[in-house]
Amino acid sequence: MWGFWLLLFWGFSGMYRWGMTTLPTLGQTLGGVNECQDTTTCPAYATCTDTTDSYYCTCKRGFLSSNGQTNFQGPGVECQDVNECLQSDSPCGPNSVCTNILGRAKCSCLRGFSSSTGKDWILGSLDNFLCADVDECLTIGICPKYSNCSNSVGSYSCTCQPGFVLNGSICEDIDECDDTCPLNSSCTNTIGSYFCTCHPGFASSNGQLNFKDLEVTCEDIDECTQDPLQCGLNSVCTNVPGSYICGCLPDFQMDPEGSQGYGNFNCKRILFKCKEDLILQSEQIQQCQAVQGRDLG
Ligand SMILES: [Ca+2]
Ligand SMILES: [Ca+2]
Ligand SMILES: [Ca+2]
Repeated sequence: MWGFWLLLFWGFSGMYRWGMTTLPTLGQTLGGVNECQDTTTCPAYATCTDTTDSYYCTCKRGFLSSNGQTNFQGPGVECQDVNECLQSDSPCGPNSVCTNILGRAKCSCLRGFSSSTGKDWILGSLDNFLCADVDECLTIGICPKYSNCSNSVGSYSCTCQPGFVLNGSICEDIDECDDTCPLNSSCTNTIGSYFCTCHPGFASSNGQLNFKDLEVTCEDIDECTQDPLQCGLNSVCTNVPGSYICGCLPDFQMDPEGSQGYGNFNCKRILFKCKEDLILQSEQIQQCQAVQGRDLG
């Protein structure tokens, strides 16, 4: 029994060895010589295809045979790199640069443009690659402070905001307070702007305390018309540019201890002094006494 199994095993392994060594030879005998087994049959950058009684070479993608034939044989024929970049006006599409490389071509976007991945790509590998304008204004800080960003095809620009001027690469505040505000006013510079304020005693023609309108003027306030009691009772008010002057009516004089109700100005009646050496019975004396009595009473 053991002898049988041994015989069977020997028989199978023998068939296997025979198959391993004999079948290719048998195949070549049936289909001719496989020239493609020799890697030098076809030139570099070519694929070799064995046929029943022969073979042929085909240049790989990105290469063309030197004899112009797609399938060729024989020595002396080479597979030459195709410069895809020369094949049409812009094989990579607009706004791009094409670079020929062995068997392929690389597409790179021009400055200011980007592919969907932001990287270069191999021509023909993906068709949906195109160089599109980069909106640089979406990048925070691309323009200096106090400026506006404007996107354009292939570029962008920064413009200083009103009230600012470009100095080197920054937008600086313009100090407008140089002969900008009207007469009888003061100018206050602010970051990006300024405003005018009329001097005390003057009012702006548009009624605003602070203004920028170049048409606005600062006009004197007529304090005497504005308030008839500006100087108090028994007084005369005189308007002057930027202010007013208080005086007293005839027979009145300024009272330094006057009422606070009219600022620091008050007029009081000038007391008639009766001189003791005057004749008592005269009419003047009588008047004097009457005035004194009225003042005191
Ligand atoms: Ca742009
Ligand atoms: Ca300013
Ligand atoms: Ca005035």
